[in-house]
Amino acid sequence: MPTSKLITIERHIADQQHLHPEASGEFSRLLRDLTLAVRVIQREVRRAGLADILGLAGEENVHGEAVKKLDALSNETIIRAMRYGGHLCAMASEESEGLIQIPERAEKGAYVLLFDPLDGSSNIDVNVTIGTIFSVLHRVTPSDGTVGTMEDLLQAGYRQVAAGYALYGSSTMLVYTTGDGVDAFTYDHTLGDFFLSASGLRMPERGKYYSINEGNSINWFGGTRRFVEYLKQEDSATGRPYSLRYIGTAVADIHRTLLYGGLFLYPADRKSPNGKLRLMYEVNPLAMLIEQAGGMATDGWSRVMETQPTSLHQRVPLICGSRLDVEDALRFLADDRAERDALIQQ
Ligand code: AHM
Ligand code: MG
Repeated sequence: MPTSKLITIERHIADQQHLHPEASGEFSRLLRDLTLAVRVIQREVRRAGLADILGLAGEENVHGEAVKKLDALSNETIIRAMRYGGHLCAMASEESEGLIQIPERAEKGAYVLLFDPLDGSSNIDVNVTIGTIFSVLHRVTPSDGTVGTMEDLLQAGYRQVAAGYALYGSSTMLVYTTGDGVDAFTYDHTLGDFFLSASGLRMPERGKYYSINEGNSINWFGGTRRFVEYLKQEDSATGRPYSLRYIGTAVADIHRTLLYGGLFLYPADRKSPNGKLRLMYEVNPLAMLIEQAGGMATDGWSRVMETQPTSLHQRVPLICGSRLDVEDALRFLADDRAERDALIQQ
């Protein structure tokens, strides 16, 4: 719901901390540092075309300086903003191979951070909305000042203590949850601050949009195919046919789904039996936001945040959105399960 109060993100984080008198402030510091990283990334994204920083890593710009790709730059920005904060014991990023260690001389904290520094890679060079996605978990190994391990990172999504994203669209937004509803902030460039723009965001029970890469339809299983056909049939009770919207940046497609309702699908298919999206960096945080806004997030069969991760970069199908729409999808997609399992076992 839109808010009438003028509240900066800084103030909001402080207010939330006061609601938990037992809190040490470590988690608030983590959120503040992450906000700073997002501000730096949004600045780089906004001036990308001007500063010649787009292009392939390893190239030179017109000034003869080495060009850093925007996704690599975003990755470094988050690591630099977070690693000396004293709140994290380990990190992992879609852009980095394994666990990202907290430097030896830095204080080690009680949390781990997983992130996709710049989601929507195919849209970076064409000025279409991209974003940053993050997931925060409490470490499971003892919080005794030691470095975190893979065990701290590889936790199921329902254990997340916070999740969110920044969206670099017609305005920059920061949307996050700490497990008590979803709050959205909009960036004011002139003041250099995020202002609370919606608090306790709830998504509609049913929407009128579906979002899927129809170019993959040749590889869809029967249930997916029948479901998408169903969405295009006329039915006044459910408001079908639905309209198709597909940006190809998960965080942007999910943002629209959060606000307008409807469905986002990156299902399992013959070519990609585990879908495309990454469980730890994309699916878990986006699923937490969807659920916190009253929607549902599944892999087509069960709650996706129950998936026990086995590796950092693993992929998982995602079917999420408005509750009634996802329930419809699950009825059709049940048929795909056996076909998918047979394919994986081959
Ligand atoms: P990325 O992490 O390389 O950006 O890939 C993930 C993106 C998602 O943002 C988006 O939903 C999906 O890939 C689009 O994939 P496709 O082009 O296959 O439809
Ligand atoms: Mg991504």
